[in-house]
Amino acid sequence: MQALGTLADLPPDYVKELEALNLVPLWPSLRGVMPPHIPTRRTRATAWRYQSVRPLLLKAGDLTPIEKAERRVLVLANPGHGLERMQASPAIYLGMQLLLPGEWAPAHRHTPNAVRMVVEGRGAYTTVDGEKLPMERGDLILTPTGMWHEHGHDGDQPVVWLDVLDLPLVYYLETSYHINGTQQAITTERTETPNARGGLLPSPAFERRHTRYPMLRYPWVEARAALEQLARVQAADEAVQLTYINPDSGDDAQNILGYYALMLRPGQTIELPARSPACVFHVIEGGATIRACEQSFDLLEADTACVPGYEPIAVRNLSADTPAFLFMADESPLHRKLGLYERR
Ligand code: GTQ
Repeated sequence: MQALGTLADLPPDYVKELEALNLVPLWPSLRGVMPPHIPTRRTRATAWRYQSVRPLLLKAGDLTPIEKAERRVLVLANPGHGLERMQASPAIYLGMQLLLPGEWAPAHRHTPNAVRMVVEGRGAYTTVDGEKLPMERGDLILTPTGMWHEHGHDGDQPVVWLDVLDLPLVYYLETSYHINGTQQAITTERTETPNARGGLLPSPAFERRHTRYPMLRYPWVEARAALEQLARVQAADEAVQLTYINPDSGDDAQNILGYYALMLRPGQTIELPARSPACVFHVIEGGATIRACEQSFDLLEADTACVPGYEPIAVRNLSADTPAFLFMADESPLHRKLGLYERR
């Protein structure tokens, strides 16, 4: 490949003159912004151990009252992007949030989409646009863009969940902001309709009632049972994987990030092809080894890892006797919408 001219090849006076007019020559930077065949990725394969995160998160509970935090979160930041950027990948933000018994994280709404994957503790709930959603371990709770949400806790033990947001993208687009609200009135209407059951939506007098997000809570008991059922009928060498979808549209549950539940049979290894989106693994039950980018992470329960796009990934169950259950998040809905999705 022809080497292109550099900035140093140009007369300093000329470069100064360009700068003063907010002009930049392309050719010294062309290869940098469009490298040959494979993109430059700042995202590094990184793992966060719950065993290490948990004591520091509980300490944050002592150090910072909820009123001083609003959201008491330790962000899982990818060092490849710089910790201050608070991003796991180009479009994914990850945080571990702690709510102590009796605490309340006040109502607000914001442009980034969020989901919560409940890691430990019982008795917490998130109210989303008036719908009170109980948070049980492994449940996936949606708080889509623009919807009011607040977190409360009626139990007696700390509750921790993993927040996944598309904040880095929304921030990059200069569209990230929030609005504070007051405590929401609970409307039982949505809670008590069949909205909360996959594949069933209210249709009074045969009229479909369209809500943009009919399903806001995906109980782990349902996802786990669906995985086990799939494992019984699917070929032994195939990945047992489910996508969290919007039951009204059949599309991904959210617009920008994709969410999946994966079951690894005892001793099973699955090879995921290199794909353009970055991806996150979080262990719900059991343990798994993630191999990517010439690294290997043994993930135990509640551990989390991220892998950059364009890298093949192998996921292996650490146990030969019991299945492992993982939650995954990736950037594929975004890549598909932008026409950038590829699989190699
Ligand atoms: O719970 O609303 O991790 O607004 C970051 C921003 C959680 C939340 C985060 C948020 C929230």
